[in-house]
Amino acid sequence: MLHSPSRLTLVPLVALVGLGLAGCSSGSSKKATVSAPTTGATTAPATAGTAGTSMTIAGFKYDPSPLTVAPGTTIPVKNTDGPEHTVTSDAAGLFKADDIKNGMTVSFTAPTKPGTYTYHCEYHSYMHGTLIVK
Ligand SMILES: [Cu+2]
Repeated sequence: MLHSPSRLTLVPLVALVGLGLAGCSSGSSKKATVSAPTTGATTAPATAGTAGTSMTIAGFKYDPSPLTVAPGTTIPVKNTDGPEHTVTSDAAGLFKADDIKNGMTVSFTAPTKPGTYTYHCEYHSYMHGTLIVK
Protein backbone atom coordinates (compact mmCIF):
# COMPACT_ATOMS: atom_id res chain seq x y z
CA MET A 1 0.00 0.00 0.00
CA LEU A 2 2.80 2.33 0.78
CA HIS A 3 5.23 1.13 -1.85
CA SER A 4 3.46 1.51 -5.13
CA PRO A 5 2.17 5.09 -4.79
CA SER A 6 5.51 6.42 -3.58
CA ARG A 7 7.32 4.77 -6.48
CA LEU A 8 4.88 6.15 -8.93
CA THR A 9 5.37 9.67 -7.73
CA LEU A 10 9.11 9.31 -7.50
CA VAL A 11 9.68 8.44 -11.13
CA PRO A 12 8.14 11.54 -12.72
CA LEU A 13 9.77 13.69 -10.08
CA VAL A 14 13.25 12.41 -10.92
CA ALA A 15 12.54 12.84 -14.61
CA LEU A 16 11.46 16.40 -14.04
CA VAL A 17 14.50 17.24 -11.99
CA GLY A 18 16.73 15.67 -14.60
CA LEU A 19 15.11 17.66 -17.36
CA GLY A 20 15.29 20.81 -15.36
CA LEU A 21 18.97 20.44 -14.71
CA ALA A 22 19.73 19.57 -18.32
CA GLY A 23 17.75 22.51 -19.59
CA CYS A 24 19.45 24.77 -17.14
CA SER A 25 23.01 23.84 -17.93
CA SER A 26 22.53 23.92 -21.68
CA GLY A 27 20.38 27.02 -21.76
CA SER A 28 22.55 29.34 -19.76
CA SER A 29 26.15 28.71 -20.58
CA LYS A 30 28.48 29.80 -17.87
CA LYS A 31 28.75 33.51 -17.95
CA ALA A 32 31.25 34.91 -15.53
CA THR A 33 30.17 38.36 -14.59
CA VAL A 34 32.92 39.62 -12.41
CA SER A 35 32.08 42.99 -11.08
CA ALA A 36 35.00 44.40 -9.22
CA PRO A 37 33.82 47.23 -7.03
CA THR A 38 35.99 50.18 -7.69
CA THR A 39 36.54 52.44 -4.77
CA GLY A 40 37.81 55.33 -6.79
CA ALA A 41 41.13 55.18 -5.06
CA THR A 42 44.07 55.10 -7.40
CA THR A 43 46.32 53.25 -5.02
CA ALA A 44 47.10 49.74 -6.14
CA PRO A 45 47.85 46.92 -3.72
CA ALA A 46 51.55 47.10 -2.96
CA THR A 47 52.86 43.56 -2.90
CA ALA A 48 51.62 40.21 -4.04
CA GLY A 49 50.47 37.78 -1.40
CA THR A 50 48.70 40.39 0.65
CA ALA A 51 45.23 39.84 -0.68
CA GLY A 52 42.38 41.29 1.28
CA THR A 53 44.39 44.10 2.70
CA SER A 54 41.65 46.60 2.96
CA MET A 55 39.55 47.84 5.81
CA THR A 56 36.03 49.01 6.25
CA ILE A 57 34.60 51.17 8.98
CA ALA A 58 31.00 50.29 9.69
CA GLY A 59 28.98 50.96 12.80
CA PHE A 60 31.89 52.76 14.42
CA LYS A 61 34.03 49.66 14.17
CA TYR A 62 37.14 48.83 12.18
CA ASP A 63 36.82 45.67 10.15
CA PRO A 64 38.84 43.51 10.14
CA SER A 65 40.68 44.12 13.35
CA PRO A 66 43.25 42.92 13.91
CA LEU A 67 44.35 43.04 10.29
CA THR A 68 47.60 41.35 9.32
CA VAL A 69 49.58 42.82 6.46
CA ALA A 70 53.06 42.75 5.00
CA PRO A 71 55.41 45.62 5.86
CA GLY A 72 54.72 48.78 3.93
CA THR A 73 51.38 47.65 2.52
CA THR A 74 49.01 50.30 1.30
CA ILE A 75 45.69 49.78 3.03
CA PRO A 76 42.56 51.41 1.68
CA VAL A 77 40.00 52.21 4.37
CA LYS A 78 36.39 52.68 3.40
CA ASN A 79 34.01 54.50 5.67
CA THR A 80 30.41 53.39 5.36
CA ASP A 81 29.29 55.40 8.36
CA GLY A 82 27.74 58.84 8.19
CA PRO A 83 30.23 60.55 10.47
CA GLU A 84 33.82 61.11 9.50
CA HIS A 85 36.50 58.81 10.91
CA THR A 86 40.26 58.47 10.95
CA VAL A 87 42.73 55.65 11.33
CA THR A 88 45.42 57.18 13.49
CA SER A 89 48.27 55.21 15.01
CA ASP A 90 48.35 55.38 18.81
CA ALA A 91 52.09 55.95 18.54
CA ALA A 92 52.34 59.45 17.15
CA GLY A 93 53.08 59.80 13.46
CA LEU A 94 53.41 56.14 12.49
CA PHE A 95 50.48 56.03 10.10
CA LYS A 96 47.26 57.82 9.45
CA ALA A 97 44.25 57.76 7.18
CA ASP A 98 42.79 61.17 7.74
CA ASP A 99 39.30 62.60 7.32
CA ILE A 100 37.59 59.55 5.88
CA LYS A 101 34.19 60.98 5.12
CA ASN A 102 31.02 59.00 4.47
CA GLY A 103 31.42 56.69 1.49
CA MET A 104 35.02 57.70 1.01
CA THR A 105 38.10 55.52 0.85
CA VAL A 106 41.37 56.86 2.19
CA SER A 107 44.55 54.81 2.18
CA PHE A 108 47.39 54.66 4.60
CA THR A 109 50.70 52.84 4.52
CA ALA A 110 51.51 50.20 7.11
CA PRO A 111 54.82 50.55 8.97
CA THR A 112 57.75 48.76 7.42
CA LYS A 113 58.85 47.37 10.76
CA PRO A 114 57.09 44.17 11.86
CA GLY A 115 55.07 44.48 15.02
CA THR A 116 51.63 44.99 16.48
CA TYR A 117 50.29 48.49 16.14
CA THR A 118 47.19 49.88 17.74
CA TYR A 119 45.27 52.79 16.32
CA HIS A 120 42.20 54.85 17.04
CA CYS A 121 39.77 57.34 15.58
CA GLU A 122 40.48 60.95 16.38
CA TYR A 123 36.82 61.85 16.52
CA HIS A 124 35.56 58.90 18.50
CA SER A 125 37.88 57.96 21.33
CA TYR A 126 36.16 54.61 21.84
CA MET A 127 37.07 53.43 18.36
CA HIS A 128 40.16 51.26 18.50
CA GLY A 129 41.79 48.78 16.18
CA THR A 130 44.92 46.71 15.78
CA LEU A 131 47.22 46.32 12.82
CA ILE A 132 49.72 43.48 12.71
CA VAL A 133 52.70 43.87 10.44
CA LYS A 134 54.71 40.74 9.68
CU1 LIG B 1 35.36 57.86 14.23
